[in-house]
Amino acid sequence: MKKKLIALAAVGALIAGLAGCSSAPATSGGDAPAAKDLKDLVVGFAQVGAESGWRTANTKDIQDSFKEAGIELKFSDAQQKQENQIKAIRSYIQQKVDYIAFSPVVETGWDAVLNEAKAAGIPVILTDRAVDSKDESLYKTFLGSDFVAEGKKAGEWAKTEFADADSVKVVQLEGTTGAAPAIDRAEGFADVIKGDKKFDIVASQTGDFTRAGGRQVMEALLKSQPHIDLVYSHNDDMGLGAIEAIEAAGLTPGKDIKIITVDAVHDGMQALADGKINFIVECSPLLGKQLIDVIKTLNEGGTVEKRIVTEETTFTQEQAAEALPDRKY
Ligand code: GYE
Repeated sequence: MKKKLIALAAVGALIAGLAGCSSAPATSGGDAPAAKDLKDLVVGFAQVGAESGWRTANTKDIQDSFKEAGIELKFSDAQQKQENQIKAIRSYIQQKVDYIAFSPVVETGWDAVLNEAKAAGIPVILTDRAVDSKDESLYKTFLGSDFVAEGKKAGEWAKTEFADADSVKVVQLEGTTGAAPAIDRAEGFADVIKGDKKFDIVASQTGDFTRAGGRQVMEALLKSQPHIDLVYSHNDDMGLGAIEAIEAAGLTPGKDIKIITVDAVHDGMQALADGKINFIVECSPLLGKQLIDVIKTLNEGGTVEKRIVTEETTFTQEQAAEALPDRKY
């Protein structure tokens, strides 16, 4: 009997694990707070900014999901500055919101403000980007992509594409310095190519995840580098900026210089279908529904997995042309 119960519990945990959430009996002990009506919940969301097509799609998806769920959302845009995000979180604490969700601009420097939220009894949910903190009790869950895996997919494509080449000069356009996706996408890519001596990352600079940043960095690199085979850009927008710089220099993006980007937002997919980008690793900005699910589960006294990973794919030029008509963002 006992064995059966354990087995059943294991199956239950497995199913709950798959969904990322599980409803615990909120009544046990009688001290769990009763679930609030969804219309009475208030959630504060501190967004990074509006730096990219990905971010715009992410913001829209979050706002739409809250509207659909009938939960009040207080939204702020930090314009890519950590100090603004900290201010926004402090103001949500002061306003005594029920939950705080945020996408940290950079990984470090969050312990103080997250401890303030904890002391106020306000659960924090990380969406999209991780924090680098030893204290995992400072947040309920981290919901988003596996950026190291994304970097690895980019590296694997490069290895196959350049299988017959003797030497591959790579320039890397990094995302915001200190941001989880910039750190992890660089790490995953480096990990895959490091065993292959012909790959040489001749330059690696931040374009801050923006189109203007990507263009500027690429303009400078085209002048300082005698030869570039491959651009590895940490997002579509910087890759699109790089395309402008490459064309302005009289070269053909996608042919003279191959380009890999990450995200797969509409403009990136269009450039891929047009042959100007060669490969895109998908990173989904559609995190709103999962965020609502987490909030509903916590509201009912349930528990959530500490890490909820978004599923994503990759696109070749042919696959982009096929996927474009049905793409939502
Ligand atoms: O790839 C980039 C955006 O954090 C995953 O941020 C996100 C990244 C995304 O600016 O376009």
